[in-house]
Amino acid sequence: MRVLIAGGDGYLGWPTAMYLSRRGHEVAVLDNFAKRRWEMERNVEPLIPICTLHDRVKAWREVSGRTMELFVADLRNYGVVKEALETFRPEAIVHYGEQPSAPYSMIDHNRAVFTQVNNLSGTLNLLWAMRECAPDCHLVKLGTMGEYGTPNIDIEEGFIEIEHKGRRDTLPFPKQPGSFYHLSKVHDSHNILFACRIWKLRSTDLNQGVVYGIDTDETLLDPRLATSFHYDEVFGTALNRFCVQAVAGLPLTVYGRGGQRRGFLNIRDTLRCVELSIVHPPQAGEYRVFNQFTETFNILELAELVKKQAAQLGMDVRIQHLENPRVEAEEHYYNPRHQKLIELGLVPHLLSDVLLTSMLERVREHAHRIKQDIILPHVTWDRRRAADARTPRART
Ligand code: USQ
Repeated sequence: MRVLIAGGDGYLGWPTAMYLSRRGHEVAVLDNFAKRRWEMERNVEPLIPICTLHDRVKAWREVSGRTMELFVADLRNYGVVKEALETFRPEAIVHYGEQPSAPYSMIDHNRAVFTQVNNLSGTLNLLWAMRECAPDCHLVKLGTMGEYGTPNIDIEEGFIEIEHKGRRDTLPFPKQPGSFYHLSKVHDSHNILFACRIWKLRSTDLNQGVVYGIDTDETLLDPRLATSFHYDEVFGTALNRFCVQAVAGLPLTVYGRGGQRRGFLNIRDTLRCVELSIVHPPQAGEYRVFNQFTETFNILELAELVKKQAAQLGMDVRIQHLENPRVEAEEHYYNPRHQKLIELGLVPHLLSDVLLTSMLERVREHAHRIKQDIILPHVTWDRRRAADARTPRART
């Protein structure tokens, strides 16, 4: 199948491109290198050095013998999006090409507006370009479990059957996102659902949980194929950050009480979920939602797992409860369904001692590159605390 990966230079986009290419799909990557600019803006960098996308594509050809077309293009520019679709004629588009960080979207007015304009206009341009030049193409869109928030009822996969005043209907599941970033994904979902309903496009919205992991089978083939692994307060996610903190000898930064429960998945499962979605496309006009995670943990449980495993490797790790920089429930009910990808054949890589050990060991190989001053959180959701947010305070 001909698959275009938007955001093909990113943490998930690049490994997805290689994974699909290796399985015989004809893959093109599209990126505007925005993430690399945001890294410069924040003065952060991935733990493991990465090559330019041009060099990655070249290295992939040398290692695998397979070519990948490369589009340097900004999704906000409708002309170049259309041109990419006309030239490559994708049968599926995997859309990772968005600003992916909740803290980034909460830094200030500019970043909040940027996140929503960037994410919404990119997705809208893709939808319009599909309508114009590739109406049969399948849009596989990376959404987030954070669209639902943490309601006090079970979370369904996209839709809920409800009875109201004696009548029944199946409607989009209520959304209660926790940041302007998560909100951008909600707005995207509404736009995609609309485009499927009105124009008979087809799409799978992958409401993904928090991804962890450094390596995939393909990144391990050659150091030039590594993916960008972040651990800073803005682009790093919980478990990835905890592994780096453990290796650096810093306390694990649990925000607040740590009872925040989330869905997690290994980076290898992200790739498999995308593949399963592509090879089992929806009907024309169908908009479907898969909840893409494999297990749930609360943040304190995760920190304790990392602490225990790090101790096996001789690291003395402490857990520190920081005053929560976010506004979120720290104890709550959380029971989201995640059956649809399992039904399609997903066999999860669950978090295990072996897996955690291999992550810690891999981080340790690059310990000399850890920048300690980019780890503590400074971005805060609460405007009353924003003024003195430069100094994070310990809570206990
Ligand atoms: N957290 C800590 N300590 C840390 C970092 C995070 O306690 O050092 C807590 C946060 O307060 C939050 C939870 O861990 O309760 C998850 O935070 P995160 O930074 O790991 O993930 P999040 O901001 O939710 O966003 C990430 C990705 C995003 C994706 C989302 C899926 O950056 O692109 O959409 O995970 S989900 O969380 O299911 O919405």
